[in-house]
Amino acid sequence: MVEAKPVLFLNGPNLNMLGTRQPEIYGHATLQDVGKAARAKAAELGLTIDFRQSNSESELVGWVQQARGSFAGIIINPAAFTHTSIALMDALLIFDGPIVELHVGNNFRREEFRHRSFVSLAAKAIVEGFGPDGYAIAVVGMSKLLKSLPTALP
Ligand code: DHK
Repeated sequence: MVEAKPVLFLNGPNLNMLGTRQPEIYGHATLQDVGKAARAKAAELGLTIDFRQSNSESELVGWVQQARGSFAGIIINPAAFTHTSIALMDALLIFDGPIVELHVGNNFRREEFRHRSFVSLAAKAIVEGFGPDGYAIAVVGMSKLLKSLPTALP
């Protein structure tokens, strides 16, 4: 099955610095590398993805608001906004398809303030702790969620 609508793949603040920032936690792959891996996995699975990054909460909220009706699902690594942004959570709650929350590291092995996620209240599933591989894994998870929707065409 080829999904007609694309999947929106969002990345929050400082993820443009992947490959440079704390490689012991986030690995050596750049955002371009993980975007390429996500797109390749999506193509294998008959999905297309629109891959974006912003350091701005306002821009991310705007993109999520506009996604309703135009995207089949949202994969989001909200980065630090995971732990702070009720605005992003509220926007995600408006979206009408499945949401996969993604984190490169395992937040539960890190500082306590990273243990709380507002985004999880809107997410159907979470991919966390697989390092840069999580980007392709999240696409596999999204594909499964989309196939299990009652409206999915054969
Ligand atoms: C990325 C960040 O930038 C942090 O603020 C989060 C997340 C964790 C990640 O693991 O991808 O706490």
